[in-house]
Amino acid sequence: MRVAAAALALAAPFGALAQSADPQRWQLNMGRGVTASSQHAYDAHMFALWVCVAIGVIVFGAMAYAMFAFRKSKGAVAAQFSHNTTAEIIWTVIPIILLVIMAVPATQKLIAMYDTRDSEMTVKVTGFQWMWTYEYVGEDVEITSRLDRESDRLRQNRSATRADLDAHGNYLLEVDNELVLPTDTKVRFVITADDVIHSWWVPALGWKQDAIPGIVNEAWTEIKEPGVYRGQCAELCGKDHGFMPIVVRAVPRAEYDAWLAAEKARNAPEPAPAEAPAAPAPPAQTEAGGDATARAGGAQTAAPVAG
Ligand SMILES: [Cu+2]
Repeated sequence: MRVAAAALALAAPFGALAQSADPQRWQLNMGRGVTASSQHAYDAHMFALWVCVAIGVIVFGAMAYAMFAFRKSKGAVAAQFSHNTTAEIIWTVIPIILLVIMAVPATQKLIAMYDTRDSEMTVKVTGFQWMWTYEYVGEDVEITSRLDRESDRLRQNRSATRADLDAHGNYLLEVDNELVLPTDTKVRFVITADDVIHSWWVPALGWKQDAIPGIVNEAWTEIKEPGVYRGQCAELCGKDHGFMPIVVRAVPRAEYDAWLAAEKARNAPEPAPAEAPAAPAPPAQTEAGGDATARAGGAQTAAPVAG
């Protein structure tokens, strides 16, 4: 514990043994993040780190002591045995115990990380070359999120200086439309892609999930602290892979509800023109046809299983 405290004190001047959200310059360690998943990951990581530190201190300490205390100049003569059953049992059993001690909590955390039950809302994330769309499932709200204009201009401006980039503040980590989420709400994500494999990654949330065409992956989050959390596509997806950032803005529930209502109002279709009454008939048929096809498809799929 004293070792832990000393290391913390040493790292403190660098300001970064454990930050809350986004990575910082010269950060030495992974961040704590702002969700239960990210904090679980951080805890598992720190536990394993201190186990490794203890092993390192013991092993290198024993080596240093042996080399110094039993050096040739003091007349030490090496023992000539080749096997020692007791030592072999000890150095097999201790690592097994350590691995089990680390694996049990890590497995519990992993299971919790994949448990999307009891989520209160769902966001469908779709990756494209090179942007993201976010569909608030069941809310008729879908937003497209891409690199902000200023970052895009700077990245293509060969005479842009370091100062120009710094002046931007969030160069390459800013988008036009942020993903707005409520805090203290379990949000389920269904993640897919429309062209190539992307990966949706916001470090402060504690996970990354591949976005694969034709496959729907799941994840969830429950953000504790309001704030802006930035991330990037984490799968090499093409020439503009580095230019499809992610920005999550977590706001209190009431603020989120107001934002969602405003988005809905903005997306609401214009009142139907005069021809509207005639329109419903064909879609109804199409829908019935679609259902029938789906049912037939279901029956066909079911048949081989039954047979
Ligand atoms: Cu990508």
